[in-house]
Amino acid sequence: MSTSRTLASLLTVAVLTVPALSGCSSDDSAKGGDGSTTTATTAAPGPDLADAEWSDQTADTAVTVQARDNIFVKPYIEVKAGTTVTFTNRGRNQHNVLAVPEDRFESIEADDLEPGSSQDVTFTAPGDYPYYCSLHGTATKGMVGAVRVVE
Ligand SMILES: [Cu+2]
Repeated sequence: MSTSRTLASLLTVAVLTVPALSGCSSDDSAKGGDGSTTTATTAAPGPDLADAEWSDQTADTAVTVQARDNIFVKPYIEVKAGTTVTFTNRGRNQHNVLAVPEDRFESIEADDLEPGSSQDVTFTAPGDYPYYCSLHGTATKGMVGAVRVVE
């Protein structure tokens, strides 16, 4: 009980911190037919991290995630706080790296990640940082990944 309560308030905070940036916050995704709250169905805003196979890169000071056509390699990495992760486009197509939620970290737009180029993101605070490529996936599936930052 208290767990879901905490989750709910966390979600509320998350929602409140993303005000009318895009103006689409009233997205009517609720489908529950009984009129109850649909908090549970929206609890995970990103890929299902419970099933992810994490690659332990906590011993590395330089970590690279490759964007290929059309997956991230390695998609789920665990790094130490303060690690700079280099996202590099090794595919022939454009890819982007969009944070979930969008203010979780600074997203990389496709124009800044042309084939052959790279962008660095430094992760300082412990936590999970899901992301996806909107050209080849959605926030929850397709070309998705996450960085797990540990102390
Ligand atoms: Cu892509």
